[in-house]
Amino acid sequence: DQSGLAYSVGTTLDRFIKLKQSDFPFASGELSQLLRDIALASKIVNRETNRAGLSNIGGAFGQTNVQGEEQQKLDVIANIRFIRALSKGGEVCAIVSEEEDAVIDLNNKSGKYVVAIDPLDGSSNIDVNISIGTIFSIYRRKTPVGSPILEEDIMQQGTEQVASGYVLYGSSTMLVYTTGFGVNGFTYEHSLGEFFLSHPMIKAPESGSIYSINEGTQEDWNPGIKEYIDDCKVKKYSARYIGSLVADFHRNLLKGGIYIYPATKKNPNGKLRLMYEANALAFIAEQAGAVATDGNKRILEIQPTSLHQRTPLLIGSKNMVAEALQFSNKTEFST
Ligand code: P6P
Repeated sequence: DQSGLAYSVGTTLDRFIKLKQSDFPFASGELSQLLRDIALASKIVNRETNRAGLSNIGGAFGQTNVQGEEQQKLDVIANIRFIRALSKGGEVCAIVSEEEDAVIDLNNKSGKYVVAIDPLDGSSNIDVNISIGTIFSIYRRKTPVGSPILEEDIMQQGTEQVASGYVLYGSSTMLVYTTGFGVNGFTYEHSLGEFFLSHPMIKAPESGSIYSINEGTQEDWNPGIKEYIDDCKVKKYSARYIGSLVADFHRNLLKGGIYIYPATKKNPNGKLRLMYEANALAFIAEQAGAVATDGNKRILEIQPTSLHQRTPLLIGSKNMVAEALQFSNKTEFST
């Protein structure tokens, strides 16, 4: 079984993708190529992210772009990089991006895949050097050819994802993704420009003692959430909230924990986006033995009705989410 070789130490992402292609009996390599295109774009964004602070120093470091233009915001740059890589890669027919109001139709009639992406989430953290991330979901188009149809090809619910993942630009840069056969993490080695398998078959601890929520919005929470968080404090759990979803999610995935962004007065449907944040992380969570809900149903079973719709999100160790929902049984989580 070739795919067994995939997990040997030192496997590069390219080799892993190739070896795991056998998971897809009818694979003709398009999804593999699409994953490589995403990895390539993430290497470019990683480089831009690492030198973001320098770009304002101007000519002294040769960091201003040759046109001397105003340095664009990193999330704008990341959006351009991912769109360009996916467009050039030839496997994608449409992109839903956090940075774009409308669907981007790549006019690629033979592209089999639709990608929903948050090119750089938490970009407000960039200026203060806090970890940030890219989050992506991959769907196969439902209509056979021609321009993608919004309702059929784009607005698919999370259970239809063929792959999803995130890139965490942190103390190290990691790519973590699933194609429905488990979750694998790759760490970027800058000197070689390669991602190496570092976290094979990630399994989320079923319980944990870390909770991530913005306590500053406490007065807005549903009573059930308030009671759950109070219970976490009685149990002396640790409060860890980085303010960057990918960083909080990744830590909780590895160590056990729960991340909650509930409905609040300011964000009555929650703040996080269903199509390119919640769904992607929910697929990863479930593949790692964790869970993701809006307080009433599985995130993956929410039928999207608009591209940028928001959803309340409770995601992490299954016993912690279950505990949180027990409190909600006393009071409904509003969605
Ligand atoms: P708040 C960043 O803006 C983000 O989308 C997530 O990465 C993060 O978890 C959340 O919003 C932080 O939101 O309202 O707590 O500042």
